[in-house]
Amino acid sequence: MDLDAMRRAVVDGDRDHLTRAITDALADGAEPAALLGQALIPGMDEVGDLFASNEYFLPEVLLSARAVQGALDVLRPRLAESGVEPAGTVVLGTVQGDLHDIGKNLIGMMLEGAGFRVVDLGSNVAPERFLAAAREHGAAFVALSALLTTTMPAMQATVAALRASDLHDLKLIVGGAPVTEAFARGIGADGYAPDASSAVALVRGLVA
Ligand code: B1M
Repeated sequence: MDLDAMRRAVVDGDRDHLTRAITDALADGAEPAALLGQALIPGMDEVGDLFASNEYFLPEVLLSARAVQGALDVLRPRLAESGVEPAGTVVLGTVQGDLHDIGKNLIGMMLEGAGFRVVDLGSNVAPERFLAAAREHGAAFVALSALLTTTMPAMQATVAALRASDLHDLKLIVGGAPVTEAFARGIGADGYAPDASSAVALVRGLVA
């Protein structure tokens, strides 16, 4: 089992190679948690760094995220069997009235790659659906995306609805092209991230 080759396959976005390597490693008795923690997460961390330093752009990030998604499809049942606790559950969605989901999907894949369980509610999600899902899944986080200036009020309304609920420990993070740190603070969110790799760093920081 070559963990470094798997990490490189993540960075290179080589989904076929990665899926094969993960499948073979599991057949050889590898620990799912080791594959996640020593190959997939470090690989995705490296992709995040390359994106932050403008060496990688969106297409490369998406390829890596898809490669990790393929590997996670193979690993997920084995992780569940081996009782590895996810780092926490994140309920994710694009707010009501907003159909943009590409950035949100990227956030979800990066968070999964970083070891979080992600419950993706899709786009055009009403505040009460976020609340019901957070309750049902015992979420530690709700992550809201908005791409339109006209749906920023829906983000505010969602944060207000979640804050008014009895889920007092829930952490709320927000992002999307028109969203700013100041807006996030103004509506009472716990955090704002400008992109997918910062979203992972933000959630990790709030767990610690
Ligand atoms: Co629309 N659209 N769109 N669109 N669209 C924008 C957003 C727009 C800026 C285009 C423009 O006019 N220049 C503009 C918004 C203007 C504004 O409000 N300021 C716009 C508009 C006006 C509209 C419609 C109203 C058009 C119309 O019908 N007249 C309409 C609205 C539909 C609706 O939602 N109700 C509409 C429709 C669509 C399509 C359906 C055609 C399509 C969406 C397809 C889909 O998502 N499945 C679409 C697209 C593709 C875009 C653009 C071109 C690209 C968006 C995208 O996917 N970017 C966009 C223009 C642009 O951004 N250049 C535009 C790539 C993606 C990876 O980036 O989503 O920004 P992004 O996500 C980033 C960060 O924002 C951040 O991390 C991601 C990765 O780095 N992030 C988070 C996102 N969510 C986060 C959450 C976090 C943290 C970070 O924490 C939880």
